[in-house]
Amino acid sequence: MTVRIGVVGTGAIGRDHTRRINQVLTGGRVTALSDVNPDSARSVKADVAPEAEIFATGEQLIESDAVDAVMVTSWGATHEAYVLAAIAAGKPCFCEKPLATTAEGARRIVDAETARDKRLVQVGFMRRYDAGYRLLKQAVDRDIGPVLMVHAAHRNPTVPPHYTTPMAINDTLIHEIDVLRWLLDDDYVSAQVVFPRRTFHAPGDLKDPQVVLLETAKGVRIDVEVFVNCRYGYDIQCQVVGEEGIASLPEPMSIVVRKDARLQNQILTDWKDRFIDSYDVELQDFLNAAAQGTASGPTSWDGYVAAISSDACVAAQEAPGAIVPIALPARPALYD
Ligand code: NAI
Ligand code: ISE
Repeated sequence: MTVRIGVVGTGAIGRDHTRRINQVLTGGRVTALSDVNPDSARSVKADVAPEAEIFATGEQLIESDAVDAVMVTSWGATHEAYVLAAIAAGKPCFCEKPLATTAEGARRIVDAETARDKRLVQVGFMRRYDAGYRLLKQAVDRDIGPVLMVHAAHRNPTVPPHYTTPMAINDTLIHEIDVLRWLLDDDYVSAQVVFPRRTFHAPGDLKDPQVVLLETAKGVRIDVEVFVNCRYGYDIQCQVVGEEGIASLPEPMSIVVRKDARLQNQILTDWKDRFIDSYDVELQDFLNAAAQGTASGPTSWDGYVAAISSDACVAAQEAPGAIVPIALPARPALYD
């Protein structure tokens, strides 16, 4: 069966996911596109989805009989309405992070999905599909004993002018919020944010870098440096300290060059390249599950927990140094 995919939001990642569905993966075809900027949808159609029909609105696309499953890759604040429409239509839905921009919005999605008692939503937390993180999880589960601490860093070379201080949490740190829960099989109980000296390269009034301190239910202490104008590259670091040893996320594969009295490795600069294989694996998982009329991978519950944790981190930004508690409601059986 070829799953007919409708894509809502055809910007950077919508275009790239459309390319991978049509040119790299098996079992799916992008047959419908929609964007508030119709030129964007037309350009994606011309470049990577020649047979796709362009719909005036995301809602019309979701309701169309020519669409079996939906991919939501529009701006974060628009995700909730489209995901709810896909659930109402009974169609599997891949939603890029964040699932919703508020915890209340994510809860509405959890409630709609549990009311149908069927998984329909996969959230785009692609790091769970990354070969490096999967190896790291094996080491955490088997080799280093109980985890005591995690030291992580999320560095972007630059960010666009509209990027704000809370986005360091709900747009950037949200990847660590999800992947570290998965890595440690744990949940957060508190968050604290401290601001080091501000980089000269931060635009406007953006506070950059930031250090986020998280504590988990098992007592693990996590520090994450979020530094989104680091200049030198796109760099994701994660070191897990256990009772019996330390495990670190592998560096991306890179040619080692000896030249001009230097030993050099390339550092990537674009998130699209850093996780290119993970996006392929995550979307193949989506297509395979969608062919069965369901969803796999990171759940609406994961998206909801990420939103609750992210809200606590933003509250912690607003009261630097304060420790903000994180409390989670009971998890519905659908997500066991
Ligand atoms: P972008 O700005 O390049 O593209 C977003 C597109 O959505 C634009 O073409 C815009 O016109 C369209 N759009 C906005 N509102 C809409 C609406 N109501 N209906 C239909 N289309 C609408 O942004 P980008 O970088 O592609 O990000 C999109 C989403 O993907 C964001 O939620 C972002 O957080 C997520 N993302 C995830 C990444 C990951 O590593 N998993 C990486 C980059 C983005
Ligand atoms: C972007 O939206 C992403 O998801 C990238 O993975 C992240 O590194 C970047 O900070 C975000 O803005």
